[in-house]
Amino acid sequence: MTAGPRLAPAPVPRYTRPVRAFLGVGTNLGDRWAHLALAARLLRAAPRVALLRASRVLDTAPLGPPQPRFLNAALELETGLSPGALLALCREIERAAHRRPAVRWGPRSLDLDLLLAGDLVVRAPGLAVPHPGLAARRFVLAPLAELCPARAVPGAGATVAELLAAAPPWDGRDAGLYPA
Ligand code: A4P
Ligand code: MG
Repeated sequence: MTAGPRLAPAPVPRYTRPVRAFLGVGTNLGDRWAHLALAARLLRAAPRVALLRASRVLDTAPLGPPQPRFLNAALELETGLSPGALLALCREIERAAHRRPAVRWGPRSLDLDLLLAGDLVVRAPGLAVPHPGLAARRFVLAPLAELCPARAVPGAGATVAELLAAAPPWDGRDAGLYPA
């Protein structure tokens, strides 16, 4: 019996037509301002990514176990990377900031979450877009609302500004401009 042609596994798409994507940035270990700057620098250097805008930086009380306060911000990109490839880039940038695997919701030198990617809704192992924590977290929604208040959040039936208005209260204050 002759073996039939072997089917290659379906390739994971790396590129899509360019979409507007938004990242959440969080840091509460080490030189937090340097980690924010590093994230922007490495995104600017990445192929198929244009960093368009950054929100202001917020100083926020930690959600989760007791730990130092966070700096949080949001970044707006135009990218031809698929959501999976963009998340892989985020992980690479986190490693560049010496992020070590840590406890869930624990302290981290740099956390980059993919919040929104165009109108895409993805629910796959290891990749959920829009980010599942989006609607409940003011430290994510407040910087995002600065960039795109009227944007509809796919699957939520609400805009970013509407989700922010409905989110639980929090302890957060303006900390200044996103570092260049
Ligand atoms: N993953 C799936 N979809 C995504 C996505 N859209 N963006 C997977 C990012 N990651 C996504 O992520 C855990 C896994 O989620 C990854 O393997 C990835 O494949 P992680 O960042 O390594 O783990 P984590 O951050 O410890 O868990 P989690 O649930 O993502 O926590 P969050 O949501 O990142 O929250 N308090 C304040 N004030 N500010 C903060 O920024 N952040 C956290 C962490 C806790 N408390 C905070 C803050
Ligand atoms: Mg995360």
